[in-house]
Amino acid sequence: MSDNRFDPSSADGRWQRAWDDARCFEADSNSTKPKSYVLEMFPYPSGRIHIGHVRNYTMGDVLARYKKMRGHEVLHPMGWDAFGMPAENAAMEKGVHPGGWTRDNIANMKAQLKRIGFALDWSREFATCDPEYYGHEQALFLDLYEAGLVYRKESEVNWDPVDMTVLANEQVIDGKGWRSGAEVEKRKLNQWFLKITDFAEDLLAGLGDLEDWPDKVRLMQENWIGKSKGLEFSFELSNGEKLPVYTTRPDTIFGASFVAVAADHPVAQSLDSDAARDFIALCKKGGTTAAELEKAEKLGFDTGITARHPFTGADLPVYIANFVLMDYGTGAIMAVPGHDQRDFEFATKYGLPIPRVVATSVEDAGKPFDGEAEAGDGVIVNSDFLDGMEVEDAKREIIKRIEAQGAGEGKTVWRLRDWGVSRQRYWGTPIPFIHCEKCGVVPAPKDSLPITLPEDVDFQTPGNPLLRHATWKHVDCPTCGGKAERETDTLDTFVDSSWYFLRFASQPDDKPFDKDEVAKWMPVEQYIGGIEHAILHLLYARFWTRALAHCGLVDVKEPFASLFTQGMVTHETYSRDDGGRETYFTPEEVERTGEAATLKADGKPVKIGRVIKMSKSKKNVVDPDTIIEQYGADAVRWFMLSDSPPERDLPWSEAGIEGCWRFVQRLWRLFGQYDASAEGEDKALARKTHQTIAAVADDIEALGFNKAVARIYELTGAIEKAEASASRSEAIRAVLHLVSPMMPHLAEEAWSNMGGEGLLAEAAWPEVDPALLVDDEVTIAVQHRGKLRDTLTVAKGLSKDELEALALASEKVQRSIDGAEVRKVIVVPDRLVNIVT
Ligand code: ANZ
Ligand code: ZN
Repeated sequence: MSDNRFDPSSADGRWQRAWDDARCFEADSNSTKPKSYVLEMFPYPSGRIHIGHVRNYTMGDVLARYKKMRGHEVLHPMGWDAFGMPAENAAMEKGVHPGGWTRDNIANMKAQLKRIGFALDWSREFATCDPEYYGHEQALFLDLYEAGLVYRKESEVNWDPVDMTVLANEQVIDGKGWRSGAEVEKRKLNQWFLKITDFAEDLLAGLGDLEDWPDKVRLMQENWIGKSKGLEFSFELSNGEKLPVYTTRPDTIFGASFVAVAADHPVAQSLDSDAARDFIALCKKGGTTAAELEKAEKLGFDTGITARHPFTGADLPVYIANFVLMDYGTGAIMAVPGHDQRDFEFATKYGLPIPRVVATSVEDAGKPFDGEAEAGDGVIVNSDFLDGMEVEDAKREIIKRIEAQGAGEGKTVWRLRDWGVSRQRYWGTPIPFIHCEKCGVVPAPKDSLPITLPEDVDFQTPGNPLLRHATWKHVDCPTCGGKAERETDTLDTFVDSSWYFLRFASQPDDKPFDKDEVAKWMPVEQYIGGIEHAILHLLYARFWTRALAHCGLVDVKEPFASLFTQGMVTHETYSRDDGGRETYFTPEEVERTGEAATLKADGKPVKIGRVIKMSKSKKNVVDPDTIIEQYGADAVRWFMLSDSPPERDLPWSEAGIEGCWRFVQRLWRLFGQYDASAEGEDKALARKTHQTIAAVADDIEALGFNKAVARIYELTGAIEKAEASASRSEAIRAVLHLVSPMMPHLAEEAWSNMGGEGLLAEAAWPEVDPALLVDDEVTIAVQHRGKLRDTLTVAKGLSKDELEALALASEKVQRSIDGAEVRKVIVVPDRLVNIVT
């Protein structure tokens, strides 16, 4: 290694080992220091660390290292969200065991993370596929069962006929399985559910206190929970039955021109005709999410039954409609096509009336619709006794009248459903229950946990290997001792990630976690992850924490005090149209010149696409290993923090990373100039140094990493220009400390060269001298005849007389006065001098 170059290939590994040997980042629960729990969402072990992980973990790492420097005991753990489909897919495609595949991936990714030098407490590492972990999860599941929060119910599921599995709603994309692309069917199955709806009100109310969460995430959760106030009332049907419907817009009741029920509704199911049965079968195809049904073509079937309008007495036709969901409200609606878009499309298709009952003003009562429903506010029109009322008043009026008629009542309805956690999959936590012919469904005894997955499984036949396994499911009933069978469903992997942060905080052998130990760390002070988890993971984790608190197992309700969702790393794409199919190329395969790009292999042009999230499928990726090998961990870390605000996307650029690499070397040279014996004071530089220390601290605490980086650049420039002095040496040392959370290897190496004591990773954040934070010079404005004539830079706190004398001594001021008699001088200390002639 030459003396004036920093060589990461030797330094990075050396310091990583030094930190490991000194166990610098192992968190001590018994420490008396204030505690900080910094957590990034743990990764799925897909095989390679993605550049998005690098950005995410670098942010958390800077915060964790910084907090440690500020004297906190920091818990910054890492583990693996290791169950899930890709391992089974690999097993099917490559004939490997999901467990072996997962373990190999974990080993690779851990080595990658180590090369980036993250300050992680590896002593707490675990994977959710460790039997210890999922055994404790089984115990917690039984606790929730005891508390009445777990139940089984036959329910309709999205069934992927190719993967032979139930899909969560979000795994159904445009009516097709997210992985197989197969048309999703609906099936009824006995499923395990967690009663998240018991906590709907509390989960919603709790959002109000999460001030350090992004507003958009809170709003997404609020919408997902979906509390709506409305009216449930019954229509009298022509067949003599009653049909309850739910509406959030009772004010529009005079605009109802038909009634619609879900395909699974008893009214639909009881129809005795082939046409009806065919239509119901048709509705079973396609996705089940509200969002999908909104997009899909509206289809209906006229049942021939009519419903009597409670105020007009009109007979409204009753349809089966594909956009009505069975499990929301009552599974039946009064349809108001003028003011609901789905109803509008339906009425247009089937030639049903579209009356207007809401308008911008009473005069607009006859205004036609402009091709779509008007869902907004206004005044009520064409509605008998409601005419002229505001929407909210009309809602109250209708609820009052319906209640008086005894036909229904005001009601609150939630969009949030109970959480179906059953998966017909091998690679997950076995659900700890046993089915006995005599005793029914019996919980597995706690002392039989963990119920481990069998190793010898076959993935060549589709379906659930646990169901097919020759012996695994056969057990004795814990109650009667007779022959019984294990539950072969495994838990949704979102369960695994709903409590992992508690296990990081405390890891006893004999139970999932220790309550008091958990209390020392929780809640997580700063949680960092992708916006894609804004709803499900975060809501499930909030629910589990509440459910465990309800069982008396933890004292906290909200697991994550502060949440940050980072932006993505992006890059342009390169591709060619290969006879209708786009073939993509990696940035490494392409030569980029000015506006154009060519393929290195054949020198011919390739198309430059938009700058989008790096993804394997578009090949617009850079591999963390490659760039770390090329530039070292610190340049990569610095790049991740530099150019964009952390919540925004970060476009990867070769020029950008090269700039970071040059800055690493520039700092290296600067650190080499540190001279402990230099003398003399440079007040301006000292002031800049201390102001920067304070500002960088504020920036890091606010996760404004790019701002911190900009300030460090600025201070570095100032030091480079300054003459040798004690202040300059102090400034160099300060920069070394400021960059150490961001470029820990470079900083550690320079620290040791300077003869710094111990490891810099253990050092304290530099102290700020408050006296140096305030500028002790001020700029005084000097006015004459209402105009600014001169500005004076003077020491702060000069007396009125001194300021007056200085102002009058100014040449510019004298020119302006031009010999006139000075009648009065008004002085505002530290601000202004006004001369009156
Ligand atoms: C009449 C009406 C008039 C409606 C109008 C809306 C607008 P949110 O607000 O999302 O909770 N609805 C009720 N149950 C349904 C079901 N099972 N499947 C599909 N749609 C259903 O939605 C409540 C509204 O969605 C209800 O209010 C109902 O349509 C419809 F100008 O009733 B409304
Ligand atoms: Zn039994």
